[in-house]
Amino acid sequence: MSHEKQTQEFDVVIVGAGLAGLYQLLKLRQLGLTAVIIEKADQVGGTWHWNRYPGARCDIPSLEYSYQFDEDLQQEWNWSEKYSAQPEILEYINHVADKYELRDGINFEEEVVSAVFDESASKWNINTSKGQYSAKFCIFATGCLSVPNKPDFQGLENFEGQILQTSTWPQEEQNFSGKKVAIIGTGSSAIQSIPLIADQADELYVFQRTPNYSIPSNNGPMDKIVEQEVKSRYSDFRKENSLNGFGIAAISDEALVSETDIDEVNRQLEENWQSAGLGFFGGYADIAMDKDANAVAANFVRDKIKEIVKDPVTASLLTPDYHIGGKRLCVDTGYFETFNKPNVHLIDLKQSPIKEIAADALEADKRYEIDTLILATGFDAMTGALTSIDISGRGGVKLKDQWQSGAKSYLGIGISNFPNLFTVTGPGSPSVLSNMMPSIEQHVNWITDCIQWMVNNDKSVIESSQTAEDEWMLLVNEIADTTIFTDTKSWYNGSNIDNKAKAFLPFIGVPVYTELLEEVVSEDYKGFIFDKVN
Ligand code: NA7
Repeated sequence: MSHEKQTQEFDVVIVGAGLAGLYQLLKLRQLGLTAVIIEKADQVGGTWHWNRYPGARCDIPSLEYSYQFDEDLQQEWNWSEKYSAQPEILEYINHVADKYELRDGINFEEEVVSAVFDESASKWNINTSKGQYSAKFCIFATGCLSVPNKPDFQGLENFEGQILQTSTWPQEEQNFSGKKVAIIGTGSSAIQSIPLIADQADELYVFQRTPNYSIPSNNGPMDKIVEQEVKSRYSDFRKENSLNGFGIAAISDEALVSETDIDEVNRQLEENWQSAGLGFFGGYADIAMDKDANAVAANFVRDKIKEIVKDPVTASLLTPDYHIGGKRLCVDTGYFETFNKPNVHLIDLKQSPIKEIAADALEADKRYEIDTLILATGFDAMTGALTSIDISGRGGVKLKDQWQSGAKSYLGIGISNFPNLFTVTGPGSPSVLSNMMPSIEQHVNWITDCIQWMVNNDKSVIESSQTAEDEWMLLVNEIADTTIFTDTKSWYNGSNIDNKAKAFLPFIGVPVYTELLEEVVSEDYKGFIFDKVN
């Protein structure tokens, strides 16, 4: 008797049951196609399932960080805060899974190990931890920040206390009362969690390699008047936001710092500091483009840090010296203020890197005895989820090898040599430099329309041409070179991961991107090759 598991056949296999995968499943079902989601976790939610650390919340207002495909859904759901916390976002995602009856299309606790394109059958063979699938199309809805970066600290395996990582936080609530806690990293995850951990822990040691700019969220309960106003014209609100460079609601950026009186600039920045969060650049078009304008905004925040943090040495260590926005801007609730607490200690890893982790201590400039070690060390961003799966395309070419010297994709959706494979918010699309929700919906709609077009036009295989892909990545970089984003070490350009190709990956500018995406469709998917004959 054979023990071989049967191959399950679908029109489409989707990888990941986060916000992208769920909507993709719904859209494909509406097209009448058979589709399944394969999901590693035991539940839906993607990033909002994994990142359960204290203080985890979205830094885009919830009225914007939500689906817009169904007016009924956007009217019926009520957010309790301006920026909702992780549990509420997860609840929303669960509501969506229930409302559209998506759960029976998801195979949980199953991990995709490999995906191999069979050229003779024009099908993807997908191997998972539990079985095999065959599908005409394979859609990776694997997220931009889903593969944790776990640096190889010497002696980490010898640590006998509790080790936590922000990006794979346990489902049970953690209590740090009576504990000495160390946290490594000062990115967004650390900046959100540090104030809450500091409230509980006896001692909190913050190990910082690079300081970050952070803007107060001014979060609070949802303003019912604002909510009502937005809900009364939701589709117009979404349209307006889509015209912003980052796809968010912000003061229109028509003025230039370079042409505005400095007192007026500082007044506007103060207003933004008080209310705009991630939209802190709002009002000025040149902060993200021009070094001098950027310096004005950077100095504004540097002065704020000096003002808030009482100890001048700590304040100076917390002050970034690079372009504001070069690393993703953070949004916080009481982050800098936390360093005024007597139980919070900042350790500068630039001066004294981590030497070793012992059974009960972390050694850097000196020995810190600790009970809990928290890694807030980020992600293998934008490409990690794709390169960690063994994906083989035409001629057996491996995606990991093809991207060895830098990821290349056409529109952030298609990859040459990988036919009938789509990525949602892949490298080369606005993705992490935009509000992810509309960007996800834009891609899912585009991919679904493309598949529908193929059915209507009797096409079975789509693949982006290498030329289109090369030209696209050139454009991504040409645009980025006109901004301040490229000369700072960040996960936008792979600098946070050892041995990763240093290439800037997000497309900057939502409205231009949208125009180009529509142009491709109106010209019968130019740049893609259909039914390629070898
Ligand atoms: P980030 O923003 O990548 O932050 C990771 C932090 O960890 C950052 O401060 C890093 O310092 C630090 N890090 C990484 N590796 C090391 C080593 N080896 N030693 C010391 N410190 C290290 O990730 P987050 O999870 O905070 O946020 C990611 C995004 O999620 C966020 O922007 C939102 O979009 C949501 P570095 O700056 O590299 O010197």
